Amino acid sequence: MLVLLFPPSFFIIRRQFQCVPMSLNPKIIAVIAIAAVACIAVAAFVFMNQSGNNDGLEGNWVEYSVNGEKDAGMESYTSSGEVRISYLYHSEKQKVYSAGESGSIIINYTELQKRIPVPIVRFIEMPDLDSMEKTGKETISTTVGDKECDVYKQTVSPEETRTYWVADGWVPYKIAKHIAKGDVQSGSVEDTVYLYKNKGHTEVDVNCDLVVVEGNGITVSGNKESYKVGDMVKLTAEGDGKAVFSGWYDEDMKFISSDSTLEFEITRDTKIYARNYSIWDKTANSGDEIDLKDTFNVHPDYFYIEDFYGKSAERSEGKHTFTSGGLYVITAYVDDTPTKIYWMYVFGSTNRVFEWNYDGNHYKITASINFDDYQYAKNYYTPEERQCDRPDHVRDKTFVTLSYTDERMKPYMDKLADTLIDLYEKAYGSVDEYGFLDFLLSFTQNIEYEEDEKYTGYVEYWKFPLETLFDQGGDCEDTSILFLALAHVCKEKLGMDYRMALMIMPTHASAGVMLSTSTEYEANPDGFIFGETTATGYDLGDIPDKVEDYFLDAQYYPSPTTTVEIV
Ligand SMILES: [Ca+2]
Ligand SMILES: [Ca+2]
Repeated sequence: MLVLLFPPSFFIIRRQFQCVPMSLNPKIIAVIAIAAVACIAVAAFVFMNQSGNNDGLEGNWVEYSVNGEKDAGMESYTSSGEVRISYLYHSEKQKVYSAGESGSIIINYTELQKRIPVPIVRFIEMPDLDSMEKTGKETISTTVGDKECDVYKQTVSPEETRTYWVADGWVPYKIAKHIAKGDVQSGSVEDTVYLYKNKGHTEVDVNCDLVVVEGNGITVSGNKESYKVGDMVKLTAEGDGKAVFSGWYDEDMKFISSDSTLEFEITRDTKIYARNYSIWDKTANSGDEIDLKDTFNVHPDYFYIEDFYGKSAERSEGKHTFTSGGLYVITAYVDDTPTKIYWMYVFGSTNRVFEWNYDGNHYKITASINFDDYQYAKNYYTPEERQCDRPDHVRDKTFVTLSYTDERMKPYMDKLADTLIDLYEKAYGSVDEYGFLDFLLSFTQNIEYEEDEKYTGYVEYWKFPLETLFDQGGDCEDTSILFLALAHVCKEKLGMDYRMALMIMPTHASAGVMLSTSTEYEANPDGFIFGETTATGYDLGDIPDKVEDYFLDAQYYPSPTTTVEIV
């Protein structure tokens, strides 16, 4: 069966309902070191449209750590943790080529309804100092000792000012970004200061390399032996008649463009993929040994094999056995430089292991998922059909209901429900309604929070439970859907009588549960208590502060909270 993994529209960004990650319940922050949950390593790749004038270029990297925590409510933004930001400084023109260094940690920056597709790297670009107000001198402590700095003030907007402490001619040692209390959309922003502290700066090699990796049957022309930072690059890709060029991708395999000619200004060592339209070049069965050289008729020094949907990566001289089903990206290397990529679809199952703690016990589940079944779920709806289906939510409900009525997806829910019931019975002897649902919630809370846009290419992307399980990640609606599907299947198996709903709030989704017995927890106007599925530390019934008003008072907000009951 041929399925299309990435139709050409796959990476079109849509703007709609978004989801704010719930932070850990404040109650337990004190005992758990704040992991860099919100900080996701992203290799930012920024094409700046500057006009290619590189006369007198002097390059310097400046690296910052950022401290600032902000959690201003539903219509503003959320961020936390340490961030490294690198700038390439262009001293001639007092400008910054904002180039995110590969491996930079970029703050999880969510500015709702005004989302910036390429976050943070453009966000405090060093402005022209001449255009700023110089307010005096100040000696500050820096990583290279005390520095007497010139202090500059910049007014970005009525709500936002920035202060720069600059010394040594050009080095901004500290930047304070101050956001005054004010309105963003209809929510409020609290008074906040972010401090960017210089962690060092180095001279930059103004030469950079461009590595172009061709897909099977694709040839790229226009690459040169060497470049200087600021040079314009012009590449052209062509298929060999059988293969059709589908697009340029950056080193993280993020789509750049489908035009056959790509022009951009190079600001650092860069790797670009020119991909073939075919979704995969060859297929194989898991367990079979394959000679990659024969399969692709190519003789590189070695191959590098990466599981596109997993975390595995390994090197091979040519003979290789795929142990799990999946889609693999195989890169051929010559002289330690990637030259060609191939895609291999491997039939078979792959294991996903879930481990979590609940009520003092440690739990571990292994789910074996057939890659074809995952693809089936993935292709069941188009990305357009994975948007919130307002106002009647008919399709939204099917993300839950199909998971236990569709014959390809049902066995997974059945098996997982049996396993969870079994684990609970072993731990507690018998199953009680609240306790069991709270246990189910703990399972979903421990699934990695993955923002839709970063992981799917879409601002909004709803997943079936089977996808969330295979991906071992999802955002608020995905884990809520998973919880509700499991709760439904378990309810049938256990003969219980609770009711369930998907709660759709402004910028968040959760599970709602109506127990057959009353609880201490406050219910919303429709009678459901809250089930936070994205973060640990919330018992069934606990409502995160930031959504409390929306949940308990559906009229509070212009787009009201909706209780979508699953029956
Ligand atoms: Ca979402
Ligand atoms: Ca999602």
